[in-house]
Amino acid sequence: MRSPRGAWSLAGLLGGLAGLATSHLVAAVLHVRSTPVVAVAELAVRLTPTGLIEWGIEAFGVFDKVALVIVILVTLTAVFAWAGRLGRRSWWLTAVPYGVLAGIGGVAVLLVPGANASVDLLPVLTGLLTWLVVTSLLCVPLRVQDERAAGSGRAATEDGEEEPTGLRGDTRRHLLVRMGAVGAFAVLAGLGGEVLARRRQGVERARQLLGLQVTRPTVPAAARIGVDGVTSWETPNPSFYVIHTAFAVPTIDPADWRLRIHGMVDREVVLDFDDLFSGSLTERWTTLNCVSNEVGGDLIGNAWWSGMLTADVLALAGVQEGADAVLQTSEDGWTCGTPLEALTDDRKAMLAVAMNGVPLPVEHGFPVRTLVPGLYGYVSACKWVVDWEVTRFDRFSAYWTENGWSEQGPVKIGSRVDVPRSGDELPAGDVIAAGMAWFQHTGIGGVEVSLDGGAWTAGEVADSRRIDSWFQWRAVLPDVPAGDHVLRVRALDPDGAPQTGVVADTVPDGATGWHEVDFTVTED
Ligand SMILES: Nc1nc2c(c(=O)[nH]1)N[C@H]1C(S)=C(S)[C@@H](COP(=O)(O)O)O[C@H]1N2
Ligand SMILES: [Mo]
Repeated sequence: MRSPRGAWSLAGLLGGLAGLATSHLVAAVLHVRSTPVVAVAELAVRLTPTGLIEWGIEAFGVFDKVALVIVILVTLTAVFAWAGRLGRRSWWLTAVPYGVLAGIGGVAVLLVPGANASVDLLPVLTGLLTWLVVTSLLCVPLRVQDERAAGSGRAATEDGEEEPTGLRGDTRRHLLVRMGAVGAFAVLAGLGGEVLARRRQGVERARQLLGLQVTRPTVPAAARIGVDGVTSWETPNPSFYVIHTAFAVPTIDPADWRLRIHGMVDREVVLDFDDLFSGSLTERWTTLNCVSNEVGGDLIGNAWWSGMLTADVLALAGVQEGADAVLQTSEDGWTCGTPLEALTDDRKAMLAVAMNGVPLPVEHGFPVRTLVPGLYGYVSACKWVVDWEVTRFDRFSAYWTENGWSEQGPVKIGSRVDVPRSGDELPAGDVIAAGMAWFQHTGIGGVEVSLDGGAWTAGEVADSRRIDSWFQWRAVLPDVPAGDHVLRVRALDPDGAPQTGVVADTVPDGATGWHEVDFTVTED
């Protein structure tokens, strides 16, 4: 007796649904904006001629994403069942439709604006893997029965009769157990994904409804150097670099947020979100950079932050004699050790609630993060911060210090060439160079450039008073001859001492060395 086609179809269908469930779960955990199915729907809309969409609206009344997602799901169901039936002929044939579907999903996901290949493809890959594993798992009992039928049933087929199909008792039992397990797994994964996705949506809604009394940023006109192609002085939230160890971004409703301040304090204090607004908010431009930023790298950004001064927060608890550090812990368990001095001196370190005039984006620490001018993020800028222990550096080690990074992380002076870009071809004549320079909370005394290893000449720096932010600079290189060139930049500190050219790795406390670009000037 051979296994019936329906059983094979069901195996393919269940495998397919399990894959959709796991990809949904992974998309929710990773906070990927578009799940593969939604991405395919969006792509389909973009590829469909407008005329057809209009016809669809007329014919069906709606032609929105929901309708499209339903069409896609129905198509998927048919393909899943077909993939299962292909399994009857050979194991690897089932992989073909699944592979094609995953290919379509992968392309769609990558075409979503702002897609990030290394993360956004994971849901698709998880789905594909689930399809293959689960479907082959479900096909095993069917295949065993067919092999037995092929071995013993030759006589029956020889007299020309159609081979009977049906499920033998033991096959049925094996199949039911496996299908039950797969079904339960798929439901759990799917529900888990849905719960997570809804929690995220809930927090995102809470974030959007939060009417914070913060000011919108206005960029000081003097901060702009006025060269096309130089990095914008202010960094919009969507382009601000994101670094964290959390696999799933914490989702904290502001109403549930608490910061516990304990350790070497006169009295333990627990702050809630409203407490941060008991006085007036501090608002200022500050540049944040990552200790892992390579020379010339882009793990740096400048934003308008609003929050409560950490000095005022600590004053509520009363810091005791002998303490020199605050061990900050985030909701996801990440820790950093911040010098008490940087949190209490006049540099205006804050518990930030807003970034560029809007509540912190979830991936930047919503609802509350710490921000300390002049320190790298890994020793100061705790996102989703929930716990402060006032303590001493000799009593703990924090996340990155346990991984070989330095206990203290004051930012190093740095600079970068943005214009020209490496590989640019420019016409003969004067070349205008421009870029960024920074030394947060110390400020810079100028920048110098050197063409082809020649003498250092001064460039011009825009508005150098705002020392917690980076600066745009420009320099004119007169009459650069045709040929290949190397341009270097270095910043000067306020005393005129130049940034070191000694090359150092980012580990343990930040990269050093001069940034350089290669460009070519063509004959005219
Ligand atoms: N909870 C948490 N906060 C964190 C980190 C982290 O891994 N987890 N990384 C830190 C590091 S190394 C940097 S450079 C900054 C980056 O902040 P951003 O993602 O808002 O740019 O956050 C800091 N705060
Ligand atoms: Mo960092």
